[in-house]
Amino acid sequence: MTGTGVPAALLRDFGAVVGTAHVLTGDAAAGYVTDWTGGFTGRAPAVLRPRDTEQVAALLALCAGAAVAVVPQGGNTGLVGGGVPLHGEVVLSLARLDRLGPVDAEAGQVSAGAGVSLQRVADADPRLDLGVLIASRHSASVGGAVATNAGGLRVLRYGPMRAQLRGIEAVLSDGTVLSHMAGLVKDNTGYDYPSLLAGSEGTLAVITAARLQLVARLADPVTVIIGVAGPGEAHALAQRALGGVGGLVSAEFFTEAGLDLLAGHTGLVPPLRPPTPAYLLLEAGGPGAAEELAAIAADRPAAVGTGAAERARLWAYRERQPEAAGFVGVPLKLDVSVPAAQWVRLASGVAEVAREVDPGALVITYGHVADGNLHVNVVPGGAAGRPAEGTHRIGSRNADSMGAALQAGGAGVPGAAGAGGRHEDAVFSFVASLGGSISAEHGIGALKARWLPLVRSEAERALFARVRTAFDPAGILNPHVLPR
Ligand code: 2HG
Ligand code: ZN
Repeated sequence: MTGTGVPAALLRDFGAVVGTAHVLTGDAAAGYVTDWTGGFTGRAPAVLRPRDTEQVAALLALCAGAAVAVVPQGGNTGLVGGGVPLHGEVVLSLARLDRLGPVDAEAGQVSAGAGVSLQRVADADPRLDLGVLIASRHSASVGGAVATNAGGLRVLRYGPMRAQLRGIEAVLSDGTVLSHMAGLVKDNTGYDYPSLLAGSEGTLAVITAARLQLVARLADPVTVIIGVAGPGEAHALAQRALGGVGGLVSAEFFTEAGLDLLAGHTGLVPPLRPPTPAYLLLEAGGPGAAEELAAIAADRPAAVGTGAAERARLWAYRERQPEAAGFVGVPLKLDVSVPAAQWVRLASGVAEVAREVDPGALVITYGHVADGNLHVNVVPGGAAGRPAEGTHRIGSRNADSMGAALQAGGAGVPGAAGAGGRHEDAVFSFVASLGGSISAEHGIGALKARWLPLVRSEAERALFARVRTAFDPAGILNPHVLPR
């Protein structure tokens, strides 16, 4: 054994596969053991940086042989602690698998290594685009986005990452390489395992490449922010837009409370004067988009953007919402969804539900109104929610609060320090009572594992465990995420 927790001989074997420069330990591993929000910090005996599928396979075979647990990591932009070594696992970084193939113009497809950023895929061809658009697109990578089935700002039109998948290359924990990358649109030749790997959060296999369907780039996009009275009006207008705006790609919601925090701390000038209690951002492209959007806004206050700069300005009001609660304290980031008919109840009632268990809590809501998804950012009212001095990051939970949370919750639930997860209990129970999901697009990770039984039956969880054993009999892949 070394001081790092894996045998020295194994570290040497890792080095023989990837080169010693790509076996990081100690300080060199620091950037890989904390997530980008700063909310989850673990420790890794080593960070391995393979450059191709063959090296991934060799490393996994070594880990399986030595029964060493592995956390696969992409761009490290996750929000639920699923990609960091919270239990001392080895980190397998896919960042160097960054080969982007030529765009197949006839099929409108491209093959991308796990480490290619979503932005690079989106930029691959001027006439085409990646259907999935998320705020972290410059860092988030293909492997991680598929593994978490990332959703984002255009799901109503193009679906989440799973819907873009036309093939996959992945490595099982014993080193077996699976490859099905022909990109066939019609292909009924057995189980659709690429689809199963989408959203598997690194528990079934390590994704090394994906064949992605691209979409036509939006022609003449128009963005509009409409001032509304609250969630009810936002939802009604979004429903109308779904029916009446042919080229609609986005329908996003945020509130005056979130906007006020952003305006107060960043100098962002609000889009409408006077302000309104809530806002609906719609984006559409193609002929007639501007007129159709204007018809939805009707005589309500609205700001319209057409050129790239003006649209980016309007999008910032929505895309920067995840920062808002972080200016007050350390936010819990809850990502939930409900059936369309329950969304207004969720969006109107969730703050009250959280404040019933914590009257001093700050609750900021925003999200994707047309697909039933709401982001609930909660800053607890107690000491756990006080901002760190000078901290202006969205997640300023640090190693100390993580440690406190581990002691309080015992399940690695940051932000639950001193609260025992009462905010999650309240919000997730409310969501379950509405027939919803405790994770719409961010995954279960470490943050939500203990609440999975609220929304998944014993029979379902038992099936998950059997699927998992079939893929990873050694039990080394992300062992603390999802049930085994
Ligand atoms: C978004 O829609 C992201 O902005 C992040 O999914 C949500 O930080 C969050 O809670
Ligand atoms: Zn989102």
